[in-house]
Amino acid sequence: MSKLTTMLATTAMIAVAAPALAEKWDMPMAYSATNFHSENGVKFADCVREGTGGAIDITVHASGSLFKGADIKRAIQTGQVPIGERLLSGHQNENAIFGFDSVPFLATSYDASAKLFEAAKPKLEEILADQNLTLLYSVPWPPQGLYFKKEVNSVADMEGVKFRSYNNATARLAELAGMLPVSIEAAEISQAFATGVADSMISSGATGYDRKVWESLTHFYEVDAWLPYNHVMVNSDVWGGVSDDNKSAIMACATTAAADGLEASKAYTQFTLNGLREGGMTVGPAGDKLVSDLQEIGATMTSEWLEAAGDDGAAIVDSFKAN
Ligand code: PCA
Repeated sequence: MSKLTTMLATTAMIAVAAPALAEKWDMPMAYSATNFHSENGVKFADCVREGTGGAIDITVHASGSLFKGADIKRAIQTGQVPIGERLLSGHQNENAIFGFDSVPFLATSYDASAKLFEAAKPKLEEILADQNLTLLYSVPWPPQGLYFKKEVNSVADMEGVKFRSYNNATARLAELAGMLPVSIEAAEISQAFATGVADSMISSGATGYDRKVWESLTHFYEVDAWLPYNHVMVNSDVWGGVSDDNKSAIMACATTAAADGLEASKAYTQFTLNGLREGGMTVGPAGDKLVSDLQEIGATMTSEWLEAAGDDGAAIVDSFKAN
């Protein structure tokens, strides 16, 4: 064969072989494309494409466009999609350990929440493994504060307010504060606030900023109640079929994504609080009475969580406090 014929033959083989080799992975994510978790997910996908030489080609579907947040975990478990991102505290009904990051006032800073996550990680991975899920990386949201449509100085001021919840802990907090919880995906909150389905929520400055909540709400109180995590998980059967080299490449991208996501989360905190202010909202720390009222509710929720999470939960808290 001439050199040219060999080259053409090789090119033709590559052209035929490449599509068969590239695995397409759809990756549902629940939050807006401009949110830092979603942007980080796209960077992770780029890293995996490059690191696996194009063998694994991840497409991110943001804003709950492929699956809504609440359905993403099941979609990965059952193999409807190979990979996806989910806020695991939304599944505390399945296992209380999933709510380790939403225990009020247990870990209220980035440093504390990183320690709490490290303490919970082995158990979390064990539970996920039993559900056919492999954890790739986890990134915290900024500290959670309270949004209202009026000035609020105590829990008594919250009586009867319609409150948007995003997991079990947020719904429970609403109940204990005498509010009316309604579960609404982040992707749908602008509309929920605009139409009066809800008038308040607990969330980060990031989510309020992403959803332009100043169009409906007026006050954000920095409560720093907890920092919940989003987790990127892969179906364990799919993961088992990935070559060792590609697994290493993906894990390296996951390590980078965890670090970059954390930095973005930190940077986004002040940026988005400023954004809420620019949007016209009153942003500041909660007053003393509101803080002490919330701490009481937090104490109730902490004992409820410890009760539900049993020895495993106690072990996580002990290990967190020892570090
Ligand atoms: N934003 C997400 C979860 C926590 C947060 O800060 C939400 O509000 O749905």
